[in-house]
Amino acid sequence: MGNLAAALDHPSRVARPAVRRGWLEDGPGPDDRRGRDEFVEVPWDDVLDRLAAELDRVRTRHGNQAIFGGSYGWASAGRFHHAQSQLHRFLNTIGGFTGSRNTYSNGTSSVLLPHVVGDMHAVLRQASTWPTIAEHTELIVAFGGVPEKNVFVTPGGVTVHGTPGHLARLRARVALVSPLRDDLPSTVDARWYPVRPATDTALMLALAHTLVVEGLHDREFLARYCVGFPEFERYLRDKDPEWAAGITGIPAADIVALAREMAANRTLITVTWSLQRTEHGEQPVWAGIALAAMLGQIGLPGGGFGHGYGSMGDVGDTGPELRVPYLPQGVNPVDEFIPVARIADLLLHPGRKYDYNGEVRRYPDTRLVYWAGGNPFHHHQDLNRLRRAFTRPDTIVVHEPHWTATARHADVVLPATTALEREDLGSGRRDTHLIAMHRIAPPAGEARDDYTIFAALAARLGVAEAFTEGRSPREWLEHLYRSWREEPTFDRFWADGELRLPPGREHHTLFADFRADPVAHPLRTPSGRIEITSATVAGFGYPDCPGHPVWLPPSESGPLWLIANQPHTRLHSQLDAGDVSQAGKVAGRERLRLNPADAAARGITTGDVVRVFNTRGACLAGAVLDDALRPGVVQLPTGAWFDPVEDHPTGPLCAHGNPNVLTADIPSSRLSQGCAGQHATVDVERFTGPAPRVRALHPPLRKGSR
Ligand code: PGD
Repeated sequence: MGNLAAALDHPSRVARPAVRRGWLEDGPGPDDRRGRDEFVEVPWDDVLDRLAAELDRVRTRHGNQAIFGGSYGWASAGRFHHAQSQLHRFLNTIGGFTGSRNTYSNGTSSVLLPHVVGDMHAVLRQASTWPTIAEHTELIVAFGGVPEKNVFVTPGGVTVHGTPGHLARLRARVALVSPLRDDLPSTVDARWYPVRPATDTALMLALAHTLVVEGLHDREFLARYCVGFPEFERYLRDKDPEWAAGITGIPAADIVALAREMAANRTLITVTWSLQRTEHGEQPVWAGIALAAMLGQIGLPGGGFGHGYGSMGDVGDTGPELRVPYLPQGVNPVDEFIPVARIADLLLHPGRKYDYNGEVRRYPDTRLVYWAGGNPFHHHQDLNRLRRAFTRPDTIVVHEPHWTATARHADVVLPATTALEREDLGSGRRDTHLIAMHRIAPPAGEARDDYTIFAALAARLGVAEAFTEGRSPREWLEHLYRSWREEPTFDRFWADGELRLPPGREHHTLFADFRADPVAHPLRTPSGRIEITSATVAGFGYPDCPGHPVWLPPSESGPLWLIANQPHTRLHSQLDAGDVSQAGKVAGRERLRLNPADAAARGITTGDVVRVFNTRGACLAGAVLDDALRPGVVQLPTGAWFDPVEDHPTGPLCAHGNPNVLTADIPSSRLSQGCAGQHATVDVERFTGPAPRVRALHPPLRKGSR
């Protein structure tokens, strides 16, 4: 709430349409002044005329695939005004666009899991529910923990925050496997295994090795419900606890004891999405499933595995699984797409081939980039590389409420309203309620809804009727609601302010049907069973993702491991200018936590401004000493608005503390091409001398208007 209220009329709001001077004066074309040039305010009609003409030029001269409209991002709550849906509907009505597949959240798992258990949707939406876990589970082995900071959100919003209460009611013992002790709330009684970052797979393999050596694995389950265990078993031969202790930092005796405890109890293995947001991120997910299969408890209440408890508010939630109203996006006639995290490669290397899930694909040539409801200069890795990529297109268009770094790197910036300034239907995917989101504030400056902006462009391009179907925003809300529900009437619902949705199942166990009868309820894998070895994946021949879970050491090493995880004072980069987010800053910059021993070795104390650096880039941050981190690990959350300083004597840096200047723009593997932004290796030093001012919260220089 503090963020929402303060950000509403913050100076960082985009007040009027703005066009980069170089684009306005020289026309479209590749330009390395993006992100450095000044902006000129231009009246709405003028900017819409210019933009419609440019869209028409690009599609006519280069084809619609030259428009990249993947536009990844969370935008804000609300089903109708969902910015990405609005953009996709609009681009579809003008002939289509190159899109993107998967997410930065779980893009690695969404490609891997269909090969291993047949269905990503099932694992996430049909996850064993918290009440079942509370009643039956005796031991939770939580790789990545269950971080409470992430459970207050789901895409679209969430009415009831259930997870903290569920966690407080657990009777299970919890083995927390994470470099960060606070990846579980302090209300949970946990044993901490402070594993080295990026080594969970080695720990899982050694646990599996112990089960085999001690004959604790469930041979019957493996034979009946799985394929490919013998190959995996052969691979495990030398993956003993001593081997893993050297890699993970967890003593061999502790690994043996944990394996025995897992076999002796009803055990749930959970793996957070953060673990797959890494180089070789397929491995901890696949190894976790293999380990759970060896325990033979998949499909039993309270046993088996789960993925994403603590990564999002709705995993394990008991709410109804009911599709709430949404805006139809139409059909995209263009079949080009990229795996979402390959945006910089797309722009830098048109025509280049790449591997993806068994295919060899080629990047199309992109002339126009259109973004609404996302902030790639927050969510992408190696932001200095992304800056180079953003010099390449002819035109970049961004709809934004705030002057984010993405807006600053665009040519045309159109001010968008926020959820508080318009009417909408609000609901998450497993939400208990549909909320009537009434407008509570007038639009800031000249901001318009994304819908209104696209309707005006559609009119200029001769497709107004196809885009709007003759409806105003309020008429769309009524139409979407009425096509979904007759009773109560829309007017009743709107006056009541909310509609309670029918409750879902309290108790549910993932893959219980499959366990009961694997022939009648096969998994959607080629074998119908859990694929501990996948012939399909093996057949792709990718060295960075072979046919069964393996230990692949990270390709980087450095003095310190950086964990660049989700912030707890905001959602991603949203509302960084807000009060709660600002109150969490240290020395006006994002807070970097480090272990007191690492800090002492570098002469750093709490409150110091520090420089965090590696060969890709550097940023400033405010130091906080904390023994909740294992030594050798530092943590800097994502989401501080990128604030590049190019001419600093120490080299280019982000003055504000955005960790994505440090992360590598590499895929998790050739299989999934997922985002690997969770980790980087870095060093940290105390920053001396005058620290550059943070400018990211103020609008960029505007010297004139038309
Ligand atoms: P947000 O900050 O939510 O980040 O990346 P994402 O791009 O979703 O950006 C949403 C933007 O939409 C904001 O700038 C907001 O102002 C704008 N917006 C809000 N409402 C509207 C609207 O109605 N209209 C328009 N036009 N704009 C609107 C998140 C992504 O980051 C995700 S999901 C994950 S999981 C990744 N996590 C990591 C990570 O763990 N580590 C690293 N290093 N990097 C990551 N990046 C990824």
